[in-house]
Amino acid sequence: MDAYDLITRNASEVVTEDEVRALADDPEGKRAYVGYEPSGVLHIGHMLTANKLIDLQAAGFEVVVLLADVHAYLNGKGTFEEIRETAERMKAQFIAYGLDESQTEFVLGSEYQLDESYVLDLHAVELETTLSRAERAMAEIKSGDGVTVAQAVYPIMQALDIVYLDVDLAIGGMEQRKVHMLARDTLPSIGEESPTCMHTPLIADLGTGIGKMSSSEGVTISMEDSTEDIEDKVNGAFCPPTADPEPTDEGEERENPVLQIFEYHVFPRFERVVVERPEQYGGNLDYDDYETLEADLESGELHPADAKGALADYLDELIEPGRAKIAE
Ligand code: NAL
Repeated sequence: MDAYDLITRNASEVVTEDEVRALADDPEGKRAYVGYEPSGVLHIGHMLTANKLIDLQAAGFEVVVLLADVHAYLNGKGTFEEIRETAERMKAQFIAYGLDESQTEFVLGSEYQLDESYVLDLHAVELETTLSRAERAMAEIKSGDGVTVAQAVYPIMQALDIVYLDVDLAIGGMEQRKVHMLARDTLPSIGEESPTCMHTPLIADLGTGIGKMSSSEGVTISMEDSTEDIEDKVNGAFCPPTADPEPTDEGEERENPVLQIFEYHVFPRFERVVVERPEQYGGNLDYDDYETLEADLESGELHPADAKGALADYLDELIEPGRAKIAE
């Protein structure tokens, strides 16, 4: 796979392709980053952006992980003390998951976001940003009902962080795209460049395939799950024999979360995927790419129950090192 294909594989959106091509031409020493509100336990959404960071490290990028303690505070996630403690636990789980410690810089937001120069630059960006734009940028990120002033400051700080961390490429899930668009439009007004961004897909709710999987409602998968939890959750997942399920009778779009997890979590981390089956049911199936597995599910060659069994085993393998960290 060439550098551009590796850097962009499985991305839902690349802003812009030309800018990422320029980075891919000479990735050595380039810096990419993701920010996370600290939480004590990694869930499958964190793992998805982490997979992208692992791709970027393989392509030669330096990776910065911002443990965004001030942002979590602004989003009502607890006291600073609580948030910092969860940040430490989160860092250990990222390393257990596979981020190369020697190529990853972990930064706490509060290390620089309270400096005078940062605060003055923040106010300069605030002058250039309407409240309604900040509110729209936050709509898919904020917790709880209503919008606080703190939540309007949040995306403006996120934009400014791209400048302060001196990164070439900002990564986030699709729910971060409006913050990144705000950054692209607004940073030039304070004399900074528009940042290059790339967004990873959101996985549908495991049980229904409707809407996005969320850590706050529905079924999610996290590093706290036992092997049995994972088996139960995956066995209960929505998995019709197609990658493109019909909408519900109410017109809600649906995805196949089992296939999405194979595509975005399993194939990027394993060279081959083996679906074990007894000889009487045709014996093992062996895949080296996602597309063949999808085609077999659609044709009926691969039964959803067998696909789920394999998915639970591979997810368990991905989660095991982080689970061991949590147990320490
Ligand atoms: C991501 C978050 C917070 C601050 C950031 C600063 C720079 C780049 C990315 C950042 C967390 C993210 C979330 N908004 O929803 O978890």
